[in-house]
Amino acid sequence: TPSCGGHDYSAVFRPAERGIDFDSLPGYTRSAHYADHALIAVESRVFAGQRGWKSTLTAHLVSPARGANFAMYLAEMSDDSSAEPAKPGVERFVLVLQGEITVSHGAKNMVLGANSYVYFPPNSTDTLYSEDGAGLLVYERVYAAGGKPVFSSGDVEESALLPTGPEVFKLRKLLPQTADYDFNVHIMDFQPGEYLWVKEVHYNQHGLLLLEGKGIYRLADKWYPVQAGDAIWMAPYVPQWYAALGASPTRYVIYKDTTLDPL
Ligand code: UGY
Ligand code: MN
Repeated sequence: TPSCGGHDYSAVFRPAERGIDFDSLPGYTRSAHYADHALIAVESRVFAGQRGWKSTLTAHLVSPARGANFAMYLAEMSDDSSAEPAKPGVERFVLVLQGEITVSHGAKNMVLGANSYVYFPPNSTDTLYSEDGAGLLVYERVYAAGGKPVFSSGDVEESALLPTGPEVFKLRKLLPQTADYDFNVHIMDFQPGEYLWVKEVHYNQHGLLLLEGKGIYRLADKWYPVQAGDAIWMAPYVPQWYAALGASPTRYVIYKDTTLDPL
């Protein structure tokens, strides 16, 4: 230990060895909340018990409390945990991020591991449980389309790549693109250096979770350095743009109320 009259100044030239990193600076966070967007960084999540979920902690990242037409939350299920169906009239989309869940769909039991997803239409009585724990991303909304959405599930990697026009990112949509659905969940992949061609402004809302990689997200007139684990809420018409940076690709999952009638 260097001796400076009983003090230790080694942080100045050896910050990493002292366990000092920018993210753990007391009171510092990149998290931000404005009327038209929010960034919820990893250190800002607050987990709590949630009605309908047994042996599970959830952290809501987006909800109607700030004008969103959907909820987006993380669910950390421990051993022997389960979820009741969503409230009547509410549809639920689940992406498994770690561990395994078992979905009881009618008389059928389906085991879903990481990178699998499942969609429960409104008024579904299907339940899910986890024997050994799981980490989930959940989207829910009050169904508003007046069609007949149906139960579906699948694996992200097995869903088809879709054309993207002038954009270079890789795009998957995990729900059918029909008027029966009032939202979709997109998976978007960018190589480092790739960015959104369109500097988007649109009536749709978004709830985004960065699954891998890092880059810069522009929201309104702010530019946010972002990394895996960060969540973003985008209200209608907020200017939005992303550039993937660093050494590894970016993957994000994003809710879009894409087929909702704007009027
Ligand atoms: O489809 C979308 O609106 C999507 N490209 N938006 C985004 O990535 N911010
Ligand atoms: Mn968009």
